[in-house]
Amino acid sequence: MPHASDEAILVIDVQNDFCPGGALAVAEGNEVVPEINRILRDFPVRVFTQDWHPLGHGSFASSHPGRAAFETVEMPYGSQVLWPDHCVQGSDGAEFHEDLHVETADVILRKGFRPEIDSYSAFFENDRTTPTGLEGYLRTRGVRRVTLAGLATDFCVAWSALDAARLGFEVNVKLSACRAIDLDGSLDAAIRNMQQAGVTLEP
Ligand code: VGL
Ligand code: ZN
Repeated sequence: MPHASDEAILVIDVQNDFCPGGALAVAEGNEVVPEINRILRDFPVRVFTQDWHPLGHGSFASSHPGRAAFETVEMPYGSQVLWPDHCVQGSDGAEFHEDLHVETADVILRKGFRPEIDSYSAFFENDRTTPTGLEGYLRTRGVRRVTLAGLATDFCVAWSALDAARLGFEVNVKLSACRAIDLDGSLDAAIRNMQQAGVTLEP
């Protein structure tokens, strides 16, 4: 069923590196693709995000001698999980999953391109203040409500959902079209935080 003209879908980071076989594979990450494709065209505004890191990015464990992936370090902007090298600009891993209907995108927003700061959220970098510009894009297109889908539920999807709620959008997360990394209880925490923020969690 088509949604109202003030509704957008935000498709978060459905890229090869987050799918099985990728550098930061999310279990069953590929399974979000048919779910997303099925609902995409119901939304009048369609935004896709693409995690897009330069080589040697500050979120990569390889940039921190003596540290390993999935450890946490303190950065000037707060704590940061260290990840395996992933979604390197121009690499196959940074490409969208080949079955995802990217041709339906109105806009593709790249994030995480600054070497020294990560950007989980589609709205703000991890300092929670540097904007990506997405808020302005959505507002000038008259968007009031956003539905989020993609990878990973507990990182980029949750951070985007929480920022959208903080900015005053009505927020819905389509859980069947998301999969999680689930690092040390991060999925439970993300679900709790989203519920507290008034985000609707749709099965
Ligand atoms: C993501 C970790 C690092 C995500 C991106 O898309 O959830 N997670 N970069
Ligand atoms: Zn990343």
